[in-house]
Amino acid sequence: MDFKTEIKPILWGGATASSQYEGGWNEGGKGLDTQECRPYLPKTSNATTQTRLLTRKNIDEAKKTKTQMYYPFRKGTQGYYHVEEDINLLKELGIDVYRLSISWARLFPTGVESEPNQAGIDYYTEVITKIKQAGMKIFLTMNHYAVPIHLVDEYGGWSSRELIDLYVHFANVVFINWGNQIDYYLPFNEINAGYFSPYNGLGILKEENADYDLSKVFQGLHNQFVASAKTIALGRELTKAKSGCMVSVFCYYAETPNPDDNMKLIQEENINQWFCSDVLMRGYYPSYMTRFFEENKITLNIEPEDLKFLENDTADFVSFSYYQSSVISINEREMTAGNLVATIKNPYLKATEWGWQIDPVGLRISLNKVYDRYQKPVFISENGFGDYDSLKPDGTIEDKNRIRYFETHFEQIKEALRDGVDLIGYIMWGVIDIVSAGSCEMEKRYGVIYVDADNNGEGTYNRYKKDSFSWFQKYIEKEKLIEN
Ligand code: BGP
Repeated sequence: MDFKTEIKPILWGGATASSQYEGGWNEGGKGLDTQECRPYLPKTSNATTQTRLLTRKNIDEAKKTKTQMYYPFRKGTQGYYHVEEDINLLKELGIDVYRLSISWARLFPTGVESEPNQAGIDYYTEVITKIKQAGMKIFLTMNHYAVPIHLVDEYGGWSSRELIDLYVHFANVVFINWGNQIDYYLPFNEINAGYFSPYNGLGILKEENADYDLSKVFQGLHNQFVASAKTIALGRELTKAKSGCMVSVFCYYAETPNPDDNMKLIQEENINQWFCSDVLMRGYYPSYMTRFFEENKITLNIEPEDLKFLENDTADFVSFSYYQSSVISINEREMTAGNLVATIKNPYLKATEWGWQIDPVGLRISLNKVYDRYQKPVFISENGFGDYDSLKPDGTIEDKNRIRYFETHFEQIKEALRDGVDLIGYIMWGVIDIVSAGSCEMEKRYGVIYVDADNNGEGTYNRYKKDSFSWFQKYIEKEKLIEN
């Protein structure tokens, strides 16, 4: 028997997220959400860490009509006012699939209304119709970090079980209105983020003088697991779209062959990365969590019907965000930043301006490990290169480092396909510049399309094609030629 590895064609896409992109925070009856209460803080004060420290006092400050703080997610990059122009740019770029998210508070301003806000329905109907008319598939993130702030005030966010049915009601409205136009969907973005950033992932506020209560955090994750499974059950009745789950993947390396480094790697990878996707792809709580819950004195309220939903409604595909790899050691070491969590510096890798370590081979490793674990189709739902880009007087933007990042990562995607990974597609994060979720900075840019705005929300918000726009456009064209 002869063997021939094949590189099958995949979908190429780009992504935004409502709270980082739309703006229009108080337009068309939209309610206030958690992301719009996160203030811009200078880079030195590390907004990622600060977000984990948000308390009731910060939220009350954000609700004041007159406040000294600037809240970048209220403007995003004004996608709400550039619908036609942006979708035409994506069509010109030639992507096969566009990943976008729905703002829960634009459909349900407080999250508890029985009927949706019609202006919100009209807005997303216009957006989704235009995307389909442009010939792109839709990869929908139903909820991307932004929870109506009323649900934080009233219920304490996802720590309360009430959010399950409120969320499923929201999902039902999404399926009824747009279910036949969605090709792929995720109930939640990076569902494991709730463990690292309970405010971003779960809408849970920190107590003034106490650390997060881990029982509350893992109760929040459990409630999201159930909401995800119930949403998938509903989706299977109402739409032909493929259901997915999504985690942030950290691609851990042990610092040395010391067995203790490698045992710690297994433990960190289980809790930080595999736990959530194991529940949503396999349909049950993995046994390694029993020891973690016992040792951390975590108790959960799990109803018998919950476990049935988890078992019966696992996702059709597994997706993940990948930005950098991480290093694990039992010894204290010099740290650097990363997506959601800091990591030990890796002497073999260069880093971005934000300290995220650039590792194309890590993407191939992650693809192999995720596919090997679940043997289900895989989607790269986020990958990209955050950098400072500058608009030149002639309206051009040179971003060769981003092009180099894509070249090296796309090479590794091809290797992973030859390794036998069943990959559906690749979605570039922040295809149009958006406000950074971790750092709240406008100037941490990911896009192949530049938006003229700064960290204080000043600028024309005009769009410009970066050098990477034509590079990516040609790359996709070449891929299509190979395919046909
Ligand atoms: C992920 C989020 C995205 C995006 C990405 C990049 O956690 O899903 O919303 O923001 O991180 O991170 P950042 O924007 O902090 O550079």
